[in-house]
Amino acid sequence: MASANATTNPGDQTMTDGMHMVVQTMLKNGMDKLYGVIGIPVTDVARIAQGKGIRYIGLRHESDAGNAAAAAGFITGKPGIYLTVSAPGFLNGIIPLKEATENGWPVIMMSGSSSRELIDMGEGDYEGMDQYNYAKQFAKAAYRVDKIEDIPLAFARAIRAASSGRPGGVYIDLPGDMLGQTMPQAEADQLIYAVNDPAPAVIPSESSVEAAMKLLASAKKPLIYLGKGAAYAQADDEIKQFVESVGAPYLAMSMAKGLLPDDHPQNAASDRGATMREADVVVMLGARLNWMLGFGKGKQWNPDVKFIQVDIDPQEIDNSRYIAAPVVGDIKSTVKLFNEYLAAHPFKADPAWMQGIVEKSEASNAKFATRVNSTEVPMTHYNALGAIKKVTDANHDVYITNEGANALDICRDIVDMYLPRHRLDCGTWGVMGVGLPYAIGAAVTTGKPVISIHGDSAFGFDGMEVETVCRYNLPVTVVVLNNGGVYRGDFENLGNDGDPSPLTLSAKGHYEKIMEAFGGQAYYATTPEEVEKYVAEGVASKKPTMVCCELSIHSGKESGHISYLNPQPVTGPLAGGNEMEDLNATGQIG
Ligand code: ADP
Ligand code: TPW
Repeated sequence: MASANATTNPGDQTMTDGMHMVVQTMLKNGMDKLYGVIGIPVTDVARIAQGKGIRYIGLRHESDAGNAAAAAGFITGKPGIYLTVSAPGFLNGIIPLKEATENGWPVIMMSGSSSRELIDMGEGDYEGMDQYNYAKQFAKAAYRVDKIEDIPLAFARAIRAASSGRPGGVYIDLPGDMLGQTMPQAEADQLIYAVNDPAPAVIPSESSVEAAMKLLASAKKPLIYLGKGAAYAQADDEIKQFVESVGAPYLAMSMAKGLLPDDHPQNAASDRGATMREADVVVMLGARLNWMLGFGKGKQWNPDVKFIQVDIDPQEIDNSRYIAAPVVGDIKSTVKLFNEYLAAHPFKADPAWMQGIVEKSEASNAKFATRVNSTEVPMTHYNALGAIKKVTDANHDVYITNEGANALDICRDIVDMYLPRHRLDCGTWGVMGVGLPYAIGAAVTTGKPVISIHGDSAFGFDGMEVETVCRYNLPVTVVVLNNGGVYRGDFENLGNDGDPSPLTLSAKGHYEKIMEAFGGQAYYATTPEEVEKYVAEGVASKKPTMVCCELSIHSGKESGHISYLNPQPVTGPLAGGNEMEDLNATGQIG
């Protein structure tokens, strides 16, 4: 067991060890929270960290620890950090490292590992594995610290790699024998430093700004697309000024919702499909032309569309199609320059273009409202989420975390966001198992109430973290939308062995009992009124709360809005989903 203080050697020189040095380096760099799962050889890293004033949050699975830290990275713009044990813990922790890299969020994973000489000779060490070489493939960068003196350098490199350019996940390998190495405290103090300007501004060239603004000025039907890179950039005021001065419609990707409030008059979400098909010049601010946007080509887009793409990563330009006006820079600096250019050369979109979208939106919103406000029971995704919308409309500072298929797509469409970086969901990979850990990360980072909205299948990936929510008494209201299956609950077994279908789960299961087991407030809701009442109670009380919502087993469709990505069998069940219907959905595809 390590003491909370550095040790003293026989010569009376104060000594420190690798574990203390890791903690001191974290503190020097302002890292005041650590997520993790402990065990050999890192248990005392967590205990020492806690003893020195770092808030340690112990989760129930390394994947969740990583996702909680990644959420902190997205919300704050500074790398979140998590700790795992060797081999199996390391492997569990790799998924969120890769996810964060895919999402472009800064996070640092520290893992204990075996002594290098035992691994390199293949001697069969306890939980032995060549972790560093595996990690490299899943991380933006990876470092192995072989000697105590290198700990500060490893952190400096990791913080810089995680935060600069397109952010991502960085791995630090901490062999157990290195953690036990010692050195004089006075020498360690000389080595430890805080990284200076870890995410330097990237100023775009004047010519690229001018070319972009000239192209924008040529537009008859301009559109501004906001992605989670724009949310991450913390350029909220600059973006608002740009969007409002141009007067063009804008669309927000899922995690850019709230950058401008969803009820903003220029939000074209309710006429998304037509707006994308008609726009002739599109300004992409921190959004990739990847699968979520049909790679910027095909029938989702005007065939003659021209893109202005602002991205911090030069390699993103032309990733999937020709970009007429690339602007490589960070969004804050770039949009500031756009605004300066527009002040000198004003450009205003034709108001008739925006007005047409507003009129079509009104019609589509009225149609949508009927489903959302319906009192139908058993409930559908629409009226259950409509009830939650009433709570969030009255509490703009609530964070939303969200996972599932229909539970994701329909929530994104229905639940409006009013503040930037307040919605965290399945992200670029569309991955399950992020809802509760993101909720934990958001609650720990901000202290604000969080509503964590899950499909019943999605909840199975991270549900044990309800215990963590209760242990740390976090202001998280967990909502499970139970339609009894992966996607929906009425699929049948195509054989005759009597087993449930591959898509079937427990309809009418009482998921809220897990919250009751750990002392939180637990409710079962069968009507929209009950959903609203219980969710409102959870948010107002700021206490661990869970609301299990009983939905019709017929609510939802296979794969939600992205059914069309399924291969279609020649015979047998069609994956379902009408592509045009998907493309016309009010939210993003995916
Ligand atoms: P979404 O899923 O919302 O469409 P993506 O994750 O696909 O967003 O795209 C985000 C983009 O934003 C990435 O290409 C990333 O390089 C870029 N990005 C991240 N941070 C910044 C920043 N500060 N300035 C400019 N671009 C950024
Ligand atoms: C790590 C595949 C995509 S969506 C989903 C799964 C299993 C769950 C959908 O059902 P749910 O929601 O949550 O009940 P709903 O509202 O549609 O009924 N494993 C991982 N990630 C993904 N994306 C999957 C599997 C999947």
